[in-house]
Amino acid sequence: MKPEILQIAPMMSSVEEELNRAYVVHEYWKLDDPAGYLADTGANIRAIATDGHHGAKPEIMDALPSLEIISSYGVGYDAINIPDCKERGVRVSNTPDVLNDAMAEITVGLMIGLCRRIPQLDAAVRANEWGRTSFPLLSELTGAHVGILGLGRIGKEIALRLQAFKMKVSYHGRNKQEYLPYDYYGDLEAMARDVDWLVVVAPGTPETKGIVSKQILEALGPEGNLVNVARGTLVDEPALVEALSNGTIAGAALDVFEDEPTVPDALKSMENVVLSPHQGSATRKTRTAMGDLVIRNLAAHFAGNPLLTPVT
Ligand code: 8YV
Repeated sequence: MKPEILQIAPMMSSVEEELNRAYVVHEYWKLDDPAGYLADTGANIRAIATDGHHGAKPEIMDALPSLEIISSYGVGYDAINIPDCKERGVRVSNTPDVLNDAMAEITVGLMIGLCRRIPQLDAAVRANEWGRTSFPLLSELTGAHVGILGLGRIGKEIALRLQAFKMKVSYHGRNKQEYLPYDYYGDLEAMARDVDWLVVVAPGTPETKGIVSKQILEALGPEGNLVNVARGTLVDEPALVEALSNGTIAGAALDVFEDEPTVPDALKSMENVVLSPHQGSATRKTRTAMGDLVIRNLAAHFAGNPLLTPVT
């Protein structure tokens, strides 16, 4: 008999096909009465397949007494209550590493997009403004100083690429990492004061919530730019909107927001902002590799083998 699993949100069709081949899949996002449905079927469900955005809400966890594993399609697991999973004996897997390159790519893309105003130039050409208006001269990435908040696996890939732009790379994190050619700042505010670009790529945890505060934005200063490809929770969003509108910082490029898919209206009208709808890992190659890990972690679990990429 195929094990029963609860799929929380849609995934790539190739991943869904594979899940449906191996399991009886209950599609949570299609349910009209999720609580009623889970009251009837929840006891048979042994696994959750979810993603970094949807995680596993407490009411779902409570409705699944036989839950053994949560296999998540994403590296960030802030939407899953890990201590609670440990207490319940539920294993959790994520999809690290396979998205490092795609994440580094979008980060560099957002940075160039912001400093060279690529979205605005594109819009101007489409609006037939070329020839009728003059375009301002802009700053460039080359030679600038970047501070990376969270020099993990993705942060290191970003650092490598930014070195190709002859940028000076510094980083802040809980610990200094040995044998790296980058300056370490134990104090985020000191780093923000020194850099031209602050790139946020640390995980969303209770410790990092609001870490990019009004004070950090003030330290970044009127020539400084903020890039966030991690989680919206790391940045004090109202403080960011204010800092962008009153010139406390120069600009921001954002792939993530506090309350996705809601983006503050004020940001949408700002010329010194580039916005992206949480697309960091959204390439066919990367999403295929992520989906593969979701499937292989579930298969490993049901075969009684160690998980490939366990969180717990
Ligand atoms: C995905 C992500 O967009 O890996 C993560 O943590 O945020 C992204 O890769 C997400 O998991 C899909 O919702």
